[in-house]
Amino acid sequence: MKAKSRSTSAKSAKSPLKTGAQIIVDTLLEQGVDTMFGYPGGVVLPLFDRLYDAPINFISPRHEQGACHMADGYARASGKVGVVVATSGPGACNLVTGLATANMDSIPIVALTGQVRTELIGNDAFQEADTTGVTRPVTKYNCIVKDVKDLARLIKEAFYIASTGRPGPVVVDIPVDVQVNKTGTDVPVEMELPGYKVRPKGHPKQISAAAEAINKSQQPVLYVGGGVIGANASQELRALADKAHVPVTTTLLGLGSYDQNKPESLDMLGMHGSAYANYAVQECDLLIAVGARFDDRVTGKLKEFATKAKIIHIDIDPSSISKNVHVDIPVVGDAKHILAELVKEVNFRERKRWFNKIAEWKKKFAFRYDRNAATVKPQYVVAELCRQTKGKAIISTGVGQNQMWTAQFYRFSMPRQLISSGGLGTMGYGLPACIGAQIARPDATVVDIDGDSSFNMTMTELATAVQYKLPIKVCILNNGYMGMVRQWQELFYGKRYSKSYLQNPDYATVARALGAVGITCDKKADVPKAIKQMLSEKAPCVVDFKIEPEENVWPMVAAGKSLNEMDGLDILERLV
Ligand SMILES: Cc1ncc(C[n+]2csc(CCOP(=O)(O)OP(=O)(O)O)c2C)c(N)n1
Ligand SMILES: [Mg+2]
Repeated sequence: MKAKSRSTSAKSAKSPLKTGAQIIVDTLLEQGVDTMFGYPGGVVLPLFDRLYDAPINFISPRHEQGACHMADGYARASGKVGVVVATSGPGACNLVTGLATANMDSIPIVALTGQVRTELIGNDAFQEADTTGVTRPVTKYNCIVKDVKDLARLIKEAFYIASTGRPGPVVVDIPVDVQVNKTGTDVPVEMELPGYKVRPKGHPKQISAAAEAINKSQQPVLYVGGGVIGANASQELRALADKAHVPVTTTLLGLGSYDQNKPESLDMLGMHGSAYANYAVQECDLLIAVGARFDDRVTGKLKEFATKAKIIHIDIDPSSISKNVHVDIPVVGDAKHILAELVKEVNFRERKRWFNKIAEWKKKFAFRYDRNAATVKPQYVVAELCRQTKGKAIISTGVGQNQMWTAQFYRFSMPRQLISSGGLGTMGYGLPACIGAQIARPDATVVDIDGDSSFNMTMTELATAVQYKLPIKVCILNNGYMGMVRQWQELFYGKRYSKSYLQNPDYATVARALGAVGITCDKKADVPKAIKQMLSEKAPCVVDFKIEPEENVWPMVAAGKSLNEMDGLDILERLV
């Protein structure tokens, strides 16, 4: 370490002096950053001054939480690192929900926060918060920069840590004097991360053991999580599923890694997953988990989860192996590499009986809703949106029933197509994430399918979409309730709807007031027309769908029940 700082100072003798703020901008550019999100304040003014004419597309949200979700949506849609900047104290604290959201879903973000002058740290200075302390539990890594000489290296390391291994958010806290101080340190600089090792290649013996188990299996299931999308391994996953002939179920975050239109797709598993996925997992003799972490929303009662199966777990994060469920064949490494290696070693097997069984389940327990109802059914809105966008739109969601109906009734076929807060379940994520995704993919149709209460949390960001002329679309599935809370209260609390009702504004009027297009749709017959108009708008557009207020999401594995104990199957079977 000493030797390195000596070489840095040797260099500094030759290179021109630069302020910390200039070093930040130069390092961001060196990292390939062309877009960032953030909000100014006193202790980031030196940085904002350098950003004034920097060649970076800078998006100003209405709230730092919005900026962080935008950076997250941008990262999910593009595969790049999302970058967000905030001032000290309240600015940095407002990032926390966004950081925790990204952390739970393994999304790469670099957050630069301003901090009070180094000499004031610990003095309860104006707008001082212990940002590294506050964000430590919700980030992959964080640090505070005490010396301008370390700045370039620490930012470079932040990008590396955020985007390698199991990705995640990293905070770099930068006191204002460090932004002002000058040093001759020039980019590029060398990283110093002796304790941080990324092992992308899986052990060949483990890969062979996994291939052998797949070749022997009569009833295998691939259980795929968001890790496959993060690793850009969807193509390899599809190649494995095709070559070995294995049905595929995904988590919420895994949707799009496999084409849901294929007969081998079992769609989403878990609490509100398909009955056919849940049955297949419970009946399989081999479960091949890839980039997934056996979350409780997926496994149901752990003791009774996939008890007949041998389990293979492919994951970049060794700490998630055998964390919740005992794993027979762990393969630690990058899913893209491991799946590509596995493809070489597996053989095709017809597995006629297994696929016949699956086809039977799929027919019997297809996701259904009452098509003959007179009211606007949320499932109909999602299915119609899918039809009109030919299943090709990028979709973000709120949290709750709207999110589950989206997962059930939109048919995802491409990775990075669904942008949803899975692990943390953050209401208010949908709109800002939609904005971030639209910035990442300017030519794509990007739609936020939201809940009324979720939308309420961050709806001011509509003004951001208007300012930047983003053609985003928002479909509010407005049931007038915190629907998922109401559903639980209906089922488990004797219909005592305690505080799950909010008086909502007229969203079309709100949209217009903020400069967007606002449409209200309260008739089933008007749904196609409303969606058509929404898709044709160039300005941000909000459609307020007044849906059936007490519609429920089925099937449902109640908390603590095992995966095959689903409620609502009788309802699905009665519907056509
Ligand atoms: C920030 C936050 N607060 C509280 C919750 C708990 N919660 C989960 S779903 C839900 C209701 C969501 O209501 P809405 O957005 O209208 O969606 P709906 O279920 O009606 O589709 C609540 C309060 C949460 N997930 N996130
Ligand atoms: Mg609602």
